[in-house]
Amino acid sequence: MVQKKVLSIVLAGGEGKRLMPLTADRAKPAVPFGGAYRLIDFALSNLVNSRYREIVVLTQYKSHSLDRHISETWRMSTLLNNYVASVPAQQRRGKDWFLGSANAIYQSMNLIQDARPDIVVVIGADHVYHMDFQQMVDQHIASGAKATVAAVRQPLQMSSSFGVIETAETDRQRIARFVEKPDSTPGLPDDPNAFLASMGNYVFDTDALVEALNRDAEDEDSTHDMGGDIIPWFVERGEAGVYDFTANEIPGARSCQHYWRDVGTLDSYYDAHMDLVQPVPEFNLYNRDWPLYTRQSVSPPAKLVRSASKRPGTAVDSLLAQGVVVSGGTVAQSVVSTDCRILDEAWVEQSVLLDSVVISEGAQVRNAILDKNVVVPPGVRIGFDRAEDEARGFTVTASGLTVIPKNQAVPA
Ligand code: ADQ
Repeated sequence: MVQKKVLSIVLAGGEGKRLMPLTADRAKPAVPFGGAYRLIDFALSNLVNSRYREIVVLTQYKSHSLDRHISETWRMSTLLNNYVASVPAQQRRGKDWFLGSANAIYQSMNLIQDARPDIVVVIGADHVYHMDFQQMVDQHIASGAKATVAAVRQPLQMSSSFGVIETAETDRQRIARFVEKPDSTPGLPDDPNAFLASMGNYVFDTDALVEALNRDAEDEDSTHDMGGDIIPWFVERGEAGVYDFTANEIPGARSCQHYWRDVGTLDSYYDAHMDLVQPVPEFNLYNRDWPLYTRQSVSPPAKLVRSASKRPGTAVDSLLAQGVVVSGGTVAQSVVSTDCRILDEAWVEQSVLLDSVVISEGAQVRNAILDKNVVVPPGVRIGFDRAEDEARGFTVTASGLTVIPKNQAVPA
């Protein structure tokens, strides 16, 4: 097969409202994940591991920490056309900032014209999964579709969060109907409790994508959204294919290779972390054939030590990042990010601590997400009393998860 030239576009401008307060001053793809990563590292690692090395990241909303992360972590050689370029919202065509995700690509069409690819891969930046995009591109080329959408099964009650795909009865690789985020949808013939959800990852023939974007830009009724407008346009023309994510095979993967998590809400973000701390994790961070790249920390290895009062620092079923010190405290079923401190007789259970959090002597934290630099004073309890946590100004989700924003002072 003749090698096609592929340009990858990562949509990284989403606001991530449902992840507030974690997205109060960072874009959703820059939200830390798994103790040492940022969400965008999953999308970019998948592309690089798929051997796609011409990558454009479209940013917009509060993109400072995202831009810094991309330039510090993902700068590749511009020789040999290896690059990850972060492109801020441009006002090249009209004076609007990016409207929807399709408008973001339309505004940056010059990048497609410059790179002259045969194929454009467009993916989101806020999911946790492993995927070899070459396999999807191969199917796209072999099928003759102009647009291919990656799909994964989701429970019926989630239909309002996803694009819903119905395949043609005569050809299961062709999309007969696509509806963006309907309130309800019928189940699949072989699985009445599930529907086929778009993963927000697409492969296009370049010419077809350019034509679709140009038409969309002129359509005053359009919301300029990939899922809401562009994909339905290809479906109406009978030119859209579907790629089944469960057919994807990751080199070196033993189990759980079809794990895919949308971490768009605080609860799903938290649940995905709890998946990581299982003794046999549902999502494998340890596959050396499919490494996850991120910024290298300069902090020393994690350390568990006795405190001055001789209590041992302990951790079980947990991830501890570099620079963490557990001194006489206890950590269980938690993800503890870079440079956190868990001090004497402190206790952390089923929680996610982002960078540089301090749990002071005798403090107790459970069922919580603590953003960067939060200091819990001695003896304070977090995650025990909903009314008390709300009165302190913390977010408490309907499911009872307490979230403390970045830098917030916790009253003693
Ligand atoms: P959503 O994720 O709700 O649904 P959207 O908010 O457009 O759709 O976000 C898609 C991606 O584009 C995200 O990575 C986001 O960060 C980014 N993005 C959004 N607006 C952008 C802009 N103006 N500039 C740059 N990037 C932008 C989509 C699909 C659904 C599908 C789900 C899967 O529309 O059909 O089911 O993803 O999660």
